[in-house]
Amino acid sequence: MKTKILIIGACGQIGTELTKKLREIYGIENVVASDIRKLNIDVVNDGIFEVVNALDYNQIEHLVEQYEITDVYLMAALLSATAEKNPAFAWDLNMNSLFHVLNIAKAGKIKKIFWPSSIAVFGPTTPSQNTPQYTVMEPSTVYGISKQAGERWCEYYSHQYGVDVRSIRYPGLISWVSEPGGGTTDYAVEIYHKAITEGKYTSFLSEKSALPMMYMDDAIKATVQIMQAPEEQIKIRSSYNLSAMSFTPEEVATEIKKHYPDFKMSYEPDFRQKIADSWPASVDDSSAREDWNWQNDFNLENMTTEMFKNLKEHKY
Ligand code: AKB
Repeated sequence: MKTKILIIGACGQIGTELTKKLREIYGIENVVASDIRKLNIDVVNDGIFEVVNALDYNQIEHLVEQYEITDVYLMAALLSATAEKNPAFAWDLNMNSLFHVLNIAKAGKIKKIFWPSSIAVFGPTTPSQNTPQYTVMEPSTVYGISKQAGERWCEYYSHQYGVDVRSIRYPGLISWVSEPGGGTTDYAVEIYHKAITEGKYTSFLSEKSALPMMYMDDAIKATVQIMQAPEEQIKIRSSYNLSAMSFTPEEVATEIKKHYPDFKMSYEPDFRQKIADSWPASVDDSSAREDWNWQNDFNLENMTTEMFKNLKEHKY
């Protein structure tokens, strides 16, 4: 059966690049991008695009039937910092959009789901270094609670109803193409832009705040890889830990100084510090490496070189 894809939340940080990659792999005519609004960006202009509200079951079901969709990538969500400001809406969006897609799969209308989880599923009582796949999970943010509950539902629908849902716990993602929206790890993207445009940056996390991070190319590679893996290789139906690097604001500033020796860094931690403090510093992703051969290509050094090369070539 031909793969026909629907991406919900295609205009977001991950969706933008994921849509482009999936169109390259599966063909423009087989990938339907959708989001809550139509923006004047490549995702919208370069292929099929539909306006859809991820909270509207009927709209999603209609698109699935109209385009004979087999695989849904549900990328719409409120991230950690924004969710703290609007807990009720974050819970509604993050949970009910997932239920809609799970129920469409349960009804046999689609074959496969990708749903992103996050390191936010862990909390202050989780071991913070090399966090295991299976460990204490007491998330203290609205976003983390919604992702953890979502993971439980994914596993439940997989075990009870045979739904083929696959998921990754993304770390903070860094890209030169798309900007993040409302996350705690956003500083690690902003810093590269500000290094070029202003030669300085004020971090909203403190200098020693280590978090797991990943270059977007690796995140897209992992997403494609987990979705293409044979069904029996996906042994974890909640969500897989995924890791590439871990760094502090101070460490990324040091790396940036290798390219911009006059770069100045200062620190003014805000409410996001508390969120960062509740998350792991690094995660153990050996299950992803064993089950579906995950391997990262980027570390802090080569990611920094790529970020500056691309930002200077395409943006500034
Ligand atoms: C956020 O900071 O909220 C996200 C995430 C780690 O899931 N980037």
